[in-house]
Amino acid sequence: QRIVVLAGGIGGARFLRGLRQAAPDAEITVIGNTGDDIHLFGLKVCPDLDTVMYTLGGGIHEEQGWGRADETFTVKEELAAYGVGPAWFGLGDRDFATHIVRTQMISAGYPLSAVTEALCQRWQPGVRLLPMTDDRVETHVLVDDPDAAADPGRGDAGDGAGGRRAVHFQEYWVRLRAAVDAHAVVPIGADQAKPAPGVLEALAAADTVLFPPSNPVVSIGTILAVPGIREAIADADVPVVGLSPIVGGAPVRGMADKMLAAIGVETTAQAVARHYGSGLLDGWLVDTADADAVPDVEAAGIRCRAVPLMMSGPDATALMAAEALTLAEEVR
Ligand code: GDP
Ligand code: FO1
Ligand code: CA
Repeated sequence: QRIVVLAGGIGGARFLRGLRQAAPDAEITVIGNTGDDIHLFGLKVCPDLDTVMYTLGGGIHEEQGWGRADETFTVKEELAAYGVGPAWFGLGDRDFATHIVRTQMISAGYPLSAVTEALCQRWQPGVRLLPMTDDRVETHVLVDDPDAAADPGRGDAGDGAGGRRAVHFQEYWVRLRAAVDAHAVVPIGADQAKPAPGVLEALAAADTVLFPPSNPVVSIGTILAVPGIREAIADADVPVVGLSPIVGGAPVRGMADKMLAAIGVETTAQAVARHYGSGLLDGWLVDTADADAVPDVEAAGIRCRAVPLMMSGPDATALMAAEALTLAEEVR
């Protein structure tokens, strides 16, 4: 069968490894988030595409979840010696090579989708990995300007509201560690972006669409913000099943609660399902810890089951993927 998965980074990538194990004969197409992409040192970095590619290709730093295994940081140290930053983003030597190849191909005129395919020639992820778009999209986060108080002349209307500043998603996530409240999350450029070649075709040919436990705002939300993708999923007459990234009222890892708060969605498994809505989702898996949420999700018109949703290892993750496919058959 043909399965299409909308994926962010770590959560999406780990789930995909389980899905490949649970459905070895399936043809899996991954639509990857590129809103996390950032240009640094003249290079284009695509964290979520790379996390999927390295995880499925066997090159990931397992414990960290992103970046390469056996990584060294000589280039980063040399850049720092020149006083060239940002110092807060850790690009390793092995990872740098990926960004150099990608940037070189883009400069030569290849679209990101073709570049991603070329990079995957090496990693053989066992899935077809497509960026959501070839166009530039960058997620920015609106935060209180920490400098506004120190410099009242700047960015503050004098009404006590305080200044606000948009920062790149990576600056919010990595430098600020999401420690300040996000007032808004804006996928800049998404409204003008076109789905990458193959994206709408894959959705039209899909037998099943899955939302892995990825960030509902900055990963899946950003992919859905590319005009045409949400519509293609909603209109496809096939089961759409999601797995909750929220367990016991908190993200399993990372700071998705801050992103959900920014869009006014509670950090619960049922609130995330209702946020996607029955127009998009046919089925939703919550963790056994959230069994209480099942009636609420079903009341929203989405079939719901409580199963173990912790990706503690390959077998547990494969079982989650199998449960998602079983639920897809139930709603088909
Ligand atoms: P990112 O781009 O690296 O942030 O990764 P994703 O967007 O793909 O996924 C991040 C989300 O996955 C977070 O909100 C986590 O709560 C969720 N997550 C991570 N590990 C697990 C897990 O083992 N089980 C579940 N249910 N969710 C998880
Ligand atoms: N995450 C961090 O917390 N700190 C880093 O220094 C960092 C560097 C980095 C480099 C390449 C890459 O592909 C990912 C990297 N990440 C880093 C992960 C990344 O910022 C986030 O996990 C995702 O973008 C969040 O979705
Ligand atoms: Ca991400």
